[in-house]
Order: sequence, then structure tokens, then C-alpha cells
Amino acid sequence: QEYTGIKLKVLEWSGAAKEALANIPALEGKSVYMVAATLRPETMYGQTNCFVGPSITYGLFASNNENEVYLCTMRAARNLAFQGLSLVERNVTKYAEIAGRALIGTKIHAPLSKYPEVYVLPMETVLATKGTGVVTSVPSDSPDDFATLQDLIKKPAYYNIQPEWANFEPIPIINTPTYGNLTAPTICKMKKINSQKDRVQLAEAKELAYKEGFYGGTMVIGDYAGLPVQEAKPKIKDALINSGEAFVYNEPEGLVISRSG
Ligand code: ZZB
Repeated sequence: QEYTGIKLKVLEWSGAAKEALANIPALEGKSVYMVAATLRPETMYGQTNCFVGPSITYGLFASNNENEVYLCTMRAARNLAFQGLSLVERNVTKYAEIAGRALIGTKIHAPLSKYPEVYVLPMETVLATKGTGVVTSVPSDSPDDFATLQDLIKKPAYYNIQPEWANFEPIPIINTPTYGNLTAPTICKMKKINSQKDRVQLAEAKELAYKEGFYGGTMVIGDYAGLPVQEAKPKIKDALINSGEAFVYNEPEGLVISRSG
């Protein structure tokens, strides 16, 4: 699976992260980027936050750029090391470890987003076994992201967040013939999805949103406004990579053990 690794620059750590990462000399003077794996680089204009799994353990790793440190799961760091993106080829250099829970409330800059500063928020369903364990959130076009944000907005105290961290409206970025310019909110409404816990409906919603966005979508924001998503997608991906805000991140296919041979 080929993803785009989006670099979300840490602007200000949450209180808990500040404490956990104090007194680590290797981090001094360096920029830390949370790395999010996405299949939809053309949606980066609509980022409203980033999600981490509260009980997932993340690491801060030396990258191939001496001024930059990457934050992701250990598993992803190993993949990065085999793709020439670590300090030492094929080797992982870990500076620190931190729980997802401690990252919540960290302020980040998400490239291309209409909102210059957004926050790290919790999502129960982030998989540690996929991508980087960091998920960038586009509620306009991802039903999972929209449903999770609705949960957080309804129960900020329960989820241990400040209401203002989730107070970012979905941004219209892609128009589709069937669902208009807020595809995910529209599908969630049609399917009566009320929470991130509605797993079955959300899986169907995701499938619909992917198909409709890719085959029927037209960009309504950014340098490629007016272009079909199919044409804009590779151009936006290349622009992000050329500006140093993203890189190609490959995920090896899971090992399939065949019983037949
Ligand atoms: C931004 C985005 C915008 C995404 C969108 C989707 C959509 P897939 O298809 O199952 O491989 N993702 C990435 N890593 C994880 C993880 N560890 N746990 C949970 N979710 C993860 O899923 C790939 C997508 O799932 C990625 O692309 C990411 O969210 C999320 F408008 O990035 B995406 C209709 C979907 N729209």
C-alpha cells in the first residue's frame, strides 16, 4: 500500500507532553513532526485536527534530516528506516517514547489546511498496526473523522479535551454530484450515523465517500480548484512532496501464509 506521509509540525506541546519530553537533549533545537499516513493527499486543505490512539505508544525518531524528528509508532519507524527516511539507514534511533493520551491538546501546523493551527485529539479506533498510528482528520470527506469529532464535541469532558480544540467546522473542499460539497457529513446524516461506535455503517459510509470523491469529485479549493479529483490528486501530492511537507510512505503487505502449497 502506498501512502503519502504528511508532516504535521508540532507548534506547542500539550502540558503532559511538555513534561514527558523535558530534559531530552537530542530534541533541543529540533522540529518535531507527527507523521500521518493518508491515501487522500488532495483532501489536506480540509484538515481540522489530527487523531492519535490514546493507549497507543508513540516514539520520537531521528530522521534523515538532522533538524527534524518524526513522531509515529515504532512499527512505522522501522518502515521509514527501510525507505531511507531515518538518520542511519535500516536503523531506528529512538529519542523518546510517549503515550497517545499525553499528546492530546498538542498544537500543530497541518500543511495546506485552511486552519493554520489545529490540535491533536483522541480517536478510539486508530489502529497501531496500520500506517503511522497518526491519522490526519478531514471531517468534510472522511465519515470516521466526522463521526469522531461529533462525539468529542458532544462530550468534551468525557474525552478529556478542551471544547475549543474541536471547534473547527468541516471545510468544503470537494464537490460531488450525489452528496454536495460536504460529502462525509451528508452521508453520515443519510445513514443516521451518530458516533464513532457505529462501525458497520461507518465502513459502508467510507466506501461510498471514497468512490464518490474519487470518481465524481471536483476540487473547489486550492491551486487546482475546478479540476477533477483524479487529476488534482497526483499534482497536490507532488506539490506537498516538493515543498518538503510530505513524502511517499510504503507499507509492506501483511505476510499471507498459504495452506495450499
Ligand atoms: C486523510 C483522509 C481524508 C482519509 C479522507 C480518508 C478520507 P484504508 O482505506 O482503510 O487503508 N488511517 C490511516 N492510518 C490509520 C490508522 N492507523 N487507523 C485508522 N485509520 C487510519 O484507510 C486509509 C485512511 O484511513 C487514511 O486516509 C486515513 O484517513 C485513515 F477524506 O487520511 B485518510 C472516505 C475516506 N476519506
